[in-house]
Amino acid sequence: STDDQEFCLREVLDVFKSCLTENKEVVIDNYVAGWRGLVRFMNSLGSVFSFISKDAVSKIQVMVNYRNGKNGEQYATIQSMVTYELESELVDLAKRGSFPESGCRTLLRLHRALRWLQLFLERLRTSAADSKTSVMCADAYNESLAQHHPWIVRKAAGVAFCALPGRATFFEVMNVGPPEQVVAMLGDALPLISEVYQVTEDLYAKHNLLNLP
Ligand code: 1PZ
Repeated sequence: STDDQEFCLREVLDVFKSCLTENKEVVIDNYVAGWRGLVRFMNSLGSVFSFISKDAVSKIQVMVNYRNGKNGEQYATIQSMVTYELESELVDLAKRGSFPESGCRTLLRLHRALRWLQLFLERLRTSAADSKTSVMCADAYNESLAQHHPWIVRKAAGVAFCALPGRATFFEVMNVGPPEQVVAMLGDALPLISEVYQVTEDLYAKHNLLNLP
């Protein structure tokens, strides 16, 4: 869908579904497209979130630049990227050095954020009508991304969470239909997001890349 069309979270989550090939490789173009949609959704929630979306956008851009660069073919899937960057020694493995924006470390940040999304949407899906989105968001964050963020970022994120709209408004902004339909849509989409997450997690674990600086 293009920018002038009405926003619908179902379409965004469908893009993640299209990330996995038959042999369980993660297609970077689709992964990035999914992230673009999420950013658009986040921006529609208000400007408090722009420091978060700016960082996501810059990481998306790093990946797009690799795809458009002379070695773009090597960046077709996360698997091919990992193989290529490791074999060509293009990754800072232990501390930041010559490759501060390797594809591997950049994608790892988005990958960790995907875990937050998975936890948050799962909470949203199973929440009661009077549940607080800010609390669900903070719980999901503390369980995932927060462990990788310094104090100052955690503090700023905490402030932003308080500006989240309530559950009812949040569901409306998703533009999927009545709450029951949102819940059903999330139930369909979450296993697929989880699979993309798990495939990436296993790949990074296998190559010992989960703590890239
Ligand atoms: C809908 C509400 C949105 C809540 C989003 C929850 C995530 C909060 C993250 C706040 C941190 C943003 C500031 C940037 C931090 C960066 O330092 C880190 C590490 O990158 P490095 O410094 O190592 O290059 N960046 C990240 O961890 C990536 C964060 C991406 C967040 C994307 C959220 C997507 C939300 C989708 C909305 C449905």
